Amino acid sequence: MARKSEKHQNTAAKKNSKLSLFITAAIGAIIVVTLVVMATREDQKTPVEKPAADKGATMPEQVSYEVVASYPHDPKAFLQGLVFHDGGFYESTGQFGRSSLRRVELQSGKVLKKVDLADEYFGEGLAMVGDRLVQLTWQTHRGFVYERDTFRKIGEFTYQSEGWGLCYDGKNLIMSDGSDTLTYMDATTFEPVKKLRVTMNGRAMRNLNELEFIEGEIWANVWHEDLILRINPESGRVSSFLNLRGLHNPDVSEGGEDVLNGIAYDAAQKRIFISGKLWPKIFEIKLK
Ligand SMILES: [Ca+2]
Repeated sequence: MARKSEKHQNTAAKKNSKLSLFITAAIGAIIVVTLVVMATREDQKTPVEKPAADKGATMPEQVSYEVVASYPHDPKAFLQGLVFHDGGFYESTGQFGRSSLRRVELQSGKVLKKVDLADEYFGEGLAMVGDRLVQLTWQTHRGFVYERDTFRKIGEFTYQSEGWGLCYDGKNLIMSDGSDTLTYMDATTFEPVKKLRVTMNGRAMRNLNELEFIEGEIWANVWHEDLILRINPESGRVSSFLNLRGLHNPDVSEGGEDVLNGIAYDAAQKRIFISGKLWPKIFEIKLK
């Protein structure tokens, strides 16, 4: 009886395993098609010359992941920029009158230090450059530079575009502005150095938002999508992507703005952290 029951369970498990493989494959296929349609639509809206470098573009693959841990996050924090360093996060939050720069403890989510931005600024991307933190604002064309350990403001700079996401590749700052093009900026003078157009299978990918530089790749989440793109910094091509659907269920009371928008990397322990605007948790994920 026990054996029969085991066999039954094994058969059921195999069926479940086959079924889940089929579902995973089906979801993957749907996502690829959706992405192509999205990219095509965006491309039609903004006709752009197809760069010669894209002739060899191939369809990127979906990378699967598992959640290995989760940590509390202030559900009132409209997360716009996330950086990991030395056992905790630096976080930039947005919204007028609620924007801030924070130091957050990993395990507890406790806000250890916070400076508020003036009411006219809507905080955006954040990056760490040595012992400095650099924070963007949305439509005010102004960035702020802080001493990392004290949060003392030590500089300001301006830029032409909107400010969305920000990361640092060890040499330059990389900024997104909601378009399909990333701007490299000198990390000291904040002067633009070069532009990188992001394409997937030859098509422009717009609404790039929060950024993180991870092991030689630019990771970008796409505004209002459950997507993280892994971008080759030389070609701008999306090499693969993660589908984060289901990690957080949108809250209608937040008007659906509680979207995926946080990527941070602990280079020392090779840990990847993911979160979003007003999310109650930060997830640690591992690629499979
Ligand atoms: Ca980041």
